[in-house]
Amino acid sequence: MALNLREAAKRPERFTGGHRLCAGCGASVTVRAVLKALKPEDKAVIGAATGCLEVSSFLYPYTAWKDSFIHNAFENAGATISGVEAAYRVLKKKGKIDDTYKFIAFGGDGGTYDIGIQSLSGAMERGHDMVYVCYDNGAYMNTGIQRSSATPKYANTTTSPAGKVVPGKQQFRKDLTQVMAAHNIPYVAQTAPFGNFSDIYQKAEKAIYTEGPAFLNVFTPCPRGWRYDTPKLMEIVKLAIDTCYWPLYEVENGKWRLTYKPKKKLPIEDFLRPQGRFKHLFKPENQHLIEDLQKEIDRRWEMLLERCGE
Ligand SMILES: Cc1ncc(C[n+]2csc(CCOP(=O)(O)OP(=O)(O)O)c2C)c(N)n1
Repeated sequence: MALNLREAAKRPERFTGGHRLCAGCGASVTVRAVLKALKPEDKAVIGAATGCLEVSSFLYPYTAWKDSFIHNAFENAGATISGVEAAYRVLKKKGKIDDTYKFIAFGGDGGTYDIGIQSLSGAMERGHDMVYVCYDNGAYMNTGIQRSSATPKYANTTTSPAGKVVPGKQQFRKDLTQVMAAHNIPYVAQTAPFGNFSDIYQKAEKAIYTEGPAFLNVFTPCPRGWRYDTPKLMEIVKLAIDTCYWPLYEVENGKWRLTYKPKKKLPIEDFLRPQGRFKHLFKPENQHLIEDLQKEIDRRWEMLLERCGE
């Protein structure tokens, strides 16, 4: 039976409290949820690309990770974890390791969509038995909120500032989940830590226990970069899902499946309004920018529905 919230809650935490991530940060919730999918008897080797998660959870001599953890450079979490997995396979074959290990890489969107994409793509293509998890907070947050290719169009960041002439980032975001699906690996999914509670547990379980490479893209809000009040974390995730800004779906052995369809698709304004990074869009003269965003979100949603046979 697929892992649900009740069963997941009974499992021990593998990512502990006492880390230094911000209050209201989505990254710790994402990591805890993904690691709950590990069977308690299985061990794991985890690596994280440099970013908020890595620097806030692994400050020598402290660690928030109960599993083996590799402090990794920004650009090669995919390569590092794939190398460890290859070594494990050899040692296992030689009878030098009895325990079952699983291999998981975490990276922010900067470390995944942009700087680590070559090592991620290579690791997936070579067919390693590993999971790469992108916690997508839509900018390079650790170094002070610089735009990435995952940043939504018109967001105000320090390298795409909203001013009198240019209203924030000028490009729509890259759709990395679809890029990963084009690798034709056994499992690719897009999920979020809240909204549809069992979604992330079930997808993480499939990703970890499907043989071969798997990729999870997890929507992960950032209160500093997005400028929302910390208690609004859960509300913002739900709005991203219900406006279809962040659809929940999976691609399993080439079969596309929507895992949640909002009963009522909400307008994108609802997702933008609680976030200070979009404040400039609510000036009357910028109404057309919201319409531009809405049009692109509708276009991508329709395409996804078609792919999923809805
Ligand atoms: C090759 C390299 N370039 C730049 C940096 C500086 N750097 C460290 S963390 C970071 C931002 C990470 O952004 P992201 O991957 O989106 O994760 P986040 O901090 O948002 O969680 C940068 C640019 C680095 N460590 N290595």
